[in-house]
Amino acid sequence: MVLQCGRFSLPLEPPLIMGVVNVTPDSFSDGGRCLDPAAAAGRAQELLDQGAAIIDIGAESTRPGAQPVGEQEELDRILPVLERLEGLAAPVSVDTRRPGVMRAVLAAGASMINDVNALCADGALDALAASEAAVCLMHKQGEPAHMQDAPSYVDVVHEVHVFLAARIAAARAAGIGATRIAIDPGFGFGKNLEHNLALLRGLARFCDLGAAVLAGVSRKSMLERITGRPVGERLAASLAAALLAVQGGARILRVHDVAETRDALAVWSAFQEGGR
Ligand code: HH2
Repeated sequence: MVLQCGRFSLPLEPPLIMGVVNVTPDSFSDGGRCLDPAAAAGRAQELLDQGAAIIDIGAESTRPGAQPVGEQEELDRILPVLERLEGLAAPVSVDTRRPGVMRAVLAAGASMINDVNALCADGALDALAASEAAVCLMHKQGEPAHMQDAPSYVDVVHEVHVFLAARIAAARAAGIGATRIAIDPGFGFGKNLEHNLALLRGLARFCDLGAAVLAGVSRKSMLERITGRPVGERLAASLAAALLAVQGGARILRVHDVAETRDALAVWSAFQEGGR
């Protein structure tokens, strides 16, 4: 299985690391660190050197309670970073929900769009279909400002599965090839701890959808609920959750701590090889 991201063809075996660079003042774990474009580009290179296969740049926090930023503000934060990353030896993904931003960043060299809104916005499917870029279709319930107020499901795994299957079908119908599509159940996006754990336990169910499964559990508040640790002290819990995700079939891990995740994955891969 490969993920086709523009000119990059990424094998998904062993699982890949997507390193997060947030060009925001308010992201929940690294806000403010990379607001300067040069610092963001430097951080992207650092994450690549540590073992990331994809860099995911976000300019709007989607943490619970986050307020949206304007489209121009989002572009003003991202485009100078993309300019500095031209010629990078790995695909750059942009974490955005806005079709206008998608079109602009794809024209500026982005090879993947990571959309927490699963290309549901008007024009988003067309923006992707007109490119060769990959896309991550993520599930969420509600909008970030209020999504954690009272998340509710009858059967969270089934409902997320149905949603992602429908979004894959919509993307395929728009002309986006199967090898360009990744899917993500959206840990923490309108889900309480029980919902998140059910999705982690049921992750293998999503593998039958024929798209690479991406998991983003790094430093998330579900880990605080389990360990009691503040955001700066969730590395061990993040690594444990990452390994549970790959054991469940995730092939892309979206993480903040790339070097440590690479080592954890190396142990997992060595373990797997011995069992084949
Ligand atoms: N999580 C966050 C943002 N984007 N995209 C995908 N596909 N999956 C995720 O789980 C996911 C995501 C939230 O994390 P982060 O970017 O670190 O924080 P913030 O939204 O506060 O910028």
